[in-house]
Amino acid sequence: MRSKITVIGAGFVGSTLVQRLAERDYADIVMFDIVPNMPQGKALDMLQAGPVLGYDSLITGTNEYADTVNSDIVVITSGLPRKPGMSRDDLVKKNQEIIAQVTEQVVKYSPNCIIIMVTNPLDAMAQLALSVSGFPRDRIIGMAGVLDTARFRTFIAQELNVSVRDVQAYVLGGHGDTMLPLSRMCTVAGVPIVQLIPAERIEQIVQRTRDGGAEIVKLLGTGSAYFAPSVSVLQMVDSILLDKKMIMPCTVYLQGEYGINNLFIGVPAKLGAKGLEQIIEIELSEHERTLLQKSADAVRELVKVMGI
Ligand code: TXD
Repeated sequence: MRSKITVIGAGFVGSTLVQRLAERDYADIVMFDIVPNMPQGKALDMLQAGPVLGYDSLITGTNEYADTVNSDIVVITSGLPRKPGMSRDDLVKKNQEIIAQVTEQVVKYSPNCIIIMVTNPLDAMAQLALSVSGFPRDRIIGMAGVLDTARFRTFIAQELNVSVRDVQAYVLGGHGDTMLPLSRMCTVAGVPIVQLIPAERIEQIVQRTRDGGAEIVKLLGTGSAYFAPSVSVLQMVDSILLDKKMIMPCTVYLQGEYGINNLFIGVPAKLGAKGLEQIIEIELSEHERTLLQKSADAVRELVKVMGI
């Protein structure tokens, strides 16, 4: 039997992700949206790309949750994207209503699925999904760190004129202005960037990474980034569906790790067939620990706004 993946929200991130998943050819895919006929139209279009690219993935567009039944993985991208000048945090109330209702339906039809949350404000929406679903923490994972790290790696590679493949990095913390690109641990072919780039230049790159989403929002004028976000989700799905046990920064529910309790925040995690299989605790400096705590405080404030 082929695996089944559902993507909730057939907007920019959702539909781009479905196209990438179809190209993987390892699962059948259901794409759900509340807009009548739109997911059906996009699904049919993608299905007709199959003969050209040679994939057999069945892609179904739907407005009915019943079609999502028994999904192995459900990716939630439904909600409103940021408008120029709007912070991720402004989105919280608007998207809380949508995510609570979506999670309820997802869980009703796929009680054993692994949920990957994408909707912003990401950390808060993952926390909401955990609370609504009653799932164990290993089956709710948020996507932010892979994207933020990809942005950091892009800027470092550009700075040093090297292949992005040679740049290893971690961005921890919440998916917001307080995220923590760990420059101390960023390396190029094994060499720490602190030996390659002056400190004040690294600080500028760190700041550009923090503003990476907003930079694109401003350029687009309407909507937010979706090419890099969708492939970031794809990497997480790959690791889970193929049980690759890759370690990547993910937004997961901490219960004491990094001195943080009962809160979703970005840290390195191992993803495999069971979902979140291990949280990797790297030793942080005093300063990094303080910044991570600050980021956790910002997420906690948002969770408080939701009243859960
Ligand atoms: O790093 C990250 N986690 C992110 C998060 C990176 C990029 C985008 N990020 C967030 O994902 C963004 O701030 C939004 O909250 C979501 C989706 O972004 P996208 O760019 O795909 O937004 P769109 O194109 O507006 O798509 C949203 C779709 C749209 O088709 C709506 O009709 C649908 O969501 N929608 C719903 N679907 C199902 N059910 C309900 N209730 C619903 N409400 C809206």
